[in-house]
Amino acid sequence: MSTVIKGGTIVTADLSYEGDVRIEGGRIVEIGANLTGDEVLDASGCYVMPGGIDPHTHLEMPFMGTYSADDFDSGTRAALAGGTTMVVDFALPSPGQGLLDALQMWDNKSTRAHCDYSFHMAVTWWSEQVFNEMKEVVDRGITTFKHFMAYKGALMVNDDELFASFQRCAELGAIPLVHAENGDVVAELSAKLLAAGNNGPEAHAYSRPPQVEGEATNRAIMIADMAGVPLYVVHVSCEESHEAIRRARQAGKRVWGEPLIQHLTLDDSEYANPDWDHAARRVMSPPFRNKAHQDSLWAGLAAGSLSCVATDHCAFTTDQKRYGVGDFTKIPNGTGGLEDRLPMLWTQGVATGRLTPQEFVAVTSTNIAKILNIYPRKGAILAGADADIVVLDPNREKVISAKTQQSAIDYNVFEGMTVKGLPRFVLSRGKVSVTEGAMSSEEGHGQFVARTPAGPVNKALSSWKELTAPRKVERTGIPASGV
Ligand code: DUC
Ligand code: ZN
Ligand code: ZN
Ligand code: ZN
Repeated sequence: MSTVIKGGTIVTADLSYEGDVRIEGGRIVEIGANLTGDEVLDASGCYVMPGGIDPHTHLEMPFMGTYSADDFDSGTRAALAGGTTMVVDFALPSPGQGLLDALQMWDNKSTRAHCDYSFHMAVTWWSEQVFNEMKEVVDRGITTFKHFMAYKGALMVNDDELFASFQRCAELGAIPLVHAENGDVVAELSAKLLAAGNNGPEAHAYSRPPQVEGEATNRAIMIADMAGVPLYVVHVSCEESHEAIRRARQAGKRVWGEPLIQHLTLDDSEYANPDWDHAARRVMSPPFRNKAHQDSLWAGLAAGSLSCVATDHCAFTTDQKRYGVGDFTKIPNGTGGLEDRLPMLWTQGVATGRLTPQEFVAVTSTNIAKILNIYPRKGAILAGADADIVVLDPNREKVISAKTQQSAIDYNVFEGMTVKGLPRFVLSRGKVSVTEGAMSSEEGHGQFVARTPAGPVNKALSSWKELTAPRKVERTGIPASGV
C-alpha cells in the first residue's frame, strides 16, 4: 500500500519546489514528478511541509492542586487537527519522587497518543538518586532535563541544584532546559500584592514582571556556561530574556530560545478585561506582555536569535481556573494552543510577511528536530524520513471557536480570531489523520520517539575554551598558616 501526495509545493526549512511525495510503511520513499500510488492525496494549491513538532506540552499533568485537562488522547488529537504531528511532553516527578517512577507514569498515560511523542524529564529536586537515575533516563531515550527556577516551595530548584544538574547533563551529553523566572522575587511580589488586596488575575502579571525573567535567563546562561553545557530556554516572553539569549549566542554560547504562540499573538491587555473568567483563563507563567515585547519576539524569529515556536499547552477548564477566586496565586497556570499554533503563526507570521514559509517550517518543526537530535527522521521531507506531513492550504480559513476544537476545555484563548492557512491533510507516519477538518486519527497510533545525545557539537563555549579549567600554581614557598 502506497500513498502519493500529488501536485503540491514542497516547503522545507531551506527549499521550496514542486514535487510529489510517495509514502510506504509510514516513511517517505520517493520524491519526484508524476509519481503514482494506491492512494492519491490532491495537494494542488497547497504547501507540503514537515508536520509541526511542539517541543513543550503538559498533558494530564498534576499541577497546582489539579490535573491539566487535556490528556494524551484529546491533546494529541488537538495537535494533529492543527498540523502538529509530534509533541514533547514533560515527565514531572513531584519533589521526592524518583525520575524512573515519574517516567513510568508518563509511559502509562502516553499509550493513548494519536501522534508520535517524546518526553523531557523534569528535575524538581536534587539527590544522589536523581543524579544516578539521570543516566538511566538518557539510556531510555530522554536527553533533555527541565528545571523550574520559579514555583518556590513546589517545583523550584536553587542555584546549587541547577549547577549540579547542569554538570550532570554535561557528563551525559544531555541538554538542560529552564523555566527562567526568579521564583524568590515572584513569591515576594505575590505576597505583597495579596496583602494590598490585589487578588484578581491581573495581579498575576504584576507578580512576574519581565525583570524576573531576564534575571533568571541571564543566571541560567552563566550557570550553564560554567557547567560546560548548552541551554534551552523555554517560553521566552520578553525582550529582557531574549536580549540575554542574543548576547549569549553572539558570544558563541549554545543557547536556544523558545517563544510561545500565545506570547507572540496575545498581549497583557487581556488581563484588564473586566470579566474575571476571561482574565483568569489567560493566566500563565510567564504572563502575556505588551506589544514592544511581542515585536522583540517576532524579530528574534526572523533574525534567528529565537529558534522554536511552542505552546506550553497546559489547559485548564473555567471551573479549574476558579480555584483562584479571591487569590490569584491559586489560579492554575496555563493556556492551551496545540490546535492553533500553526494556523496562528501562519496567519500572523507568514501571511503578514514577517516570516517566510521556510522560516515557518524551521521554527515549527526542523529547528527543534535538530536540537533534539531526531533530524531528519522528523522535521524533514526527505526519502527515509517518517511521513509526518502537513498539507497546508493557504486559502483555507476558519474562525477559532471552542465549540469545534479537539481540546477538552470549554473555551479558547484565541476565540473569534480568523486564521488562514489550515491543513487540507495531516499524516502521522503515513496515516491520514485529518482531512479538511475531519478527524480520522487513531488512539494508540502514536509511538515514543527515543533520542540519543547529539554529540560533541553541543558544547558550551567555556568547555571547549577550557576557560574554567583550574591550574595549580607552583609556588616558590608557602608561609606558615596565620593564627
Ligand atoms: N507555566 C504555565 O503557565 N503552565 C505550566 C507550567 C508553566 O511553567
Ligand atoms: Zn514553564
Ligand atoms: Zn511548560
Ligand atoms: Zn496505527
